[in-house]
Amino acid sequence: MSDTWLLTEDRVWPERVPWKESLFSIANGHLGTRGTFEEGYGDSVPATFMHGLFVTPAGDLPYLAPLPDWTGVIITVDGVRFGLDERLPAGYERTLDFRTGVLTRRVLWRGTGTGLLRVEFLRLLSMADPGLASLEVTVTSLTDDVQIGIETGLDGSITGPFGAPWSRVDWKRPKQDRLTMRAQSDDGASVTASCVVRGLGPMGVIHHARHPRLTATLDLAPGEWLRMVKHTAYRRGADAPELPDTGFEEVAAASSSEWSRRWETSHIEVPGDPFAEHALRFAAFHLIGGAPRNGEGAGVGARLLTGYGYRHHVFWDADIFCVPYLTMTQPDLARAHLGYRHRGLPGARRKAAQYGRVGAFCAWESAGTGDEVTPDWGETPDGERIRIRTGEIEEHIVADVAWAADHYHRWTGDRAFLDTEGAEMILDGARYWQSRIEMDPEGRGHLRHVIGPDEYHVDVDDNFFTNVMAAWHLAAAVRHGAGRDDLAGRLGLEPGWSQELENLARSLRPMPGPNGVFEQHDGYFALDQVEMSRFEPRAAPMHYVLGEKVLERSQITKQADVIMGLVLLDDLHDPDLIGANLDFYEPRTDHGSSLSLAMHSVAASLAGRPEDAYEYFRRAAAIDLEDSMLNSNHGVHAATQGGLLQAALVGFAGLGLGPGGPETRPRLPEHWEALGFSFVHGGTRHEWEARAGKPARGDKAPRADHDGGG
Ligand code: IFM
Repeated sequence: MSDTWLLTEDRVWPERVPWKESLFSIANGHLGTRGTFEEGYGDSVPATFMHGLFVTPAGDLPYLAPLPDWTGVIITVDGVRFGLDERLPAGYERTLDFRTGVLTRRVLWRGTGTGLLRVEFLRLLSMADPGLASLEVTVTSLTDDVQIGIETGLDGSITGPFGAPWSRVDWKRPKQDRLTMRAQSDDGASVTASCVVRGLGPMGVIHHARHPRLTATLDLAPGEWLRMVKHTAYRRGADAPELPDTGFEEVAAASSSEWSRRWETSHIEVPGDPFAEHALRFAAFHLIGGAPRNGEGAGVGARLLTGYGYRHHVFWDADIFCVPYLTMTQPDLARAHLGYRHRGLPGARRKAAQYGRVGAFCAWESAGTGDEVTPDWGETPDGERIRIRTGEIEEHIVADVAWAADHYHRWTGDRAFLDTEGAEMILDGARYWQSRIEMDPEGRGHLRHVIGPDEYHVDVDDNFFTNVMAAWHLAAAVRHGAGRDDLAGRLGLEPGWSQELENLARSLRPMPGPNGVFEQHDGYFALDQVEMSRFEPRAAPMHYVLGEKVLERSQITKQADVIMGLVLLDDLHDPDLIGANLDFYEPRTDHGSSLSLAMHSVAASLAGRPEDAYEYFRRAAAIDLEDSMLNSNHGVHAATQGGLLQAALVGFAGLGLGPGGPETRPRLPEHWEALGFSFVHGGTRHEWEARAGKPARGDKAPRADHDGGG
């Protein structure tokens, strides 16, 4: 691996194109664009998304709409269309630079009967100006006199897997070099895009109703080149956005300096392990760009802004996998997500009421509001229709959101957040648990009929993860509610509430079973033990191999469940306890979800098993970088990336909060010399280096001032 700041490729593999489009996506906290080829390609899936711009087709669920496309450029050479699907390039390289967010593609190409050309594309989404997308295309003739035709504009006819979002498209050409397009959906969502194209001289226009293009023809002699610069700006609603007067370089410079600022607090280096260093920088790049920089009705989507996967709905992936890393390095982005959760409270209250309960029952999947948008039905890989009950009973989401809020507050000390939003979120969720827990005559609390993280077992009683997280949540509500009786009263908690919540928390706490192993849910130990190694060589998840019915009766677990609880709750951080549970659950865990491996890595580190932790880390990194689950074409997995970064910081470095502030307990894999990283605590940036067996050393004083939102 040469440069760990770069994602590169030097070939076009036709079957890998849609997957690579996800990896080569760029984003700036507001917009995200998949890494599709400007000229188009076979079954490529072009899309630019804007955080919060959901469209809901009649009778369907909301999805994040693809904006009128800015990336398309049709190039002809002596009338022959430039493209890589019909004719393989004579040379090719693509590079995404994590430091600057610039995506570069250089192609050597000769069309049938044409001369040889070099075509170079540079694109970015500006970190300095969030609505702005810029593209530079340079075409150089290398051998012959050629005539180059160029067409580029705004494509409002764009469709995705959920249809064409824009039922009404109006455009105009306010100036010779500009187009403005307003697109509206049937449900009233709208966006306006403007673009300016420079460098081509006088241009004509192709009057396509939904895909107008500016067009020019230029002659090039051998050695001559043309350079087109296109800026596109987007704004939600009907007002046309401003366009810059500058060239590509100036936009790139301003954007790069914002990226540098972001990297100041997300610095990560692993001397001696370029693979790990690259995987971690890739992860941080996608999380920083893909997390919304302000609310805008958007949280961190399960596939960030890199694809259509899960319609950009927000799951616990955001709160438990992404927010912890963002809190420690980019606190303003964590805060933005929590603001989204807070604005979702009315929806969460509606959901609780629908089930005859009170407080906030957060949506398992949410989109623009906090209302539940989990589909009721799905399809197995065989095309069989199955009921999806996660929206009804995967209730640990309530505690996950509270856990993220508490984690954010502990790291940042952001008192204003707690006063205005955090305490309300935590207390209202606790009120939900209060109305949900069933007490038995022996005084034990139960959460019956739930789905835990292990979604292979639906409708179980007393799932370990759900119970320990609910117990933690109730105790946290008592802590954060102290001195806030007014708020508690407003939320409907009655006098004596804190004692009651404390008792409920105590009533839920599970005891470890034989050998310190916690039972995943009531009756789990009695289920069939299935030796998964019998099904090797296995490439598909176990629900595909054996079917849902068989899985339900077996101990096969989809993803970290008990292990997740042990990772998240500090008072369960006993290496022997975690080790015993890893030994028991690992042979029963399918890792059939992208959320599983990275958390096992953290757990293995906490258990003092760095080599196992590294192996989990390596496999988790392969989920997107090698498409090992064969579904990264739908987008990069946010939870995997957040999980990998936690595996490094929380797992290998052992970064946590002690009584005196941040501290580390490094457990590095043997081949790592050190792990260098920066983070923010209480608004101050730190840069530390962890070495095996020694607490991390670093600049206890900030190297650069950073407003960490504390
Ligand atoms: O949130 C996850 C869930 O835990 C497993 N299925 C996929 C969801 C979205 O990533």
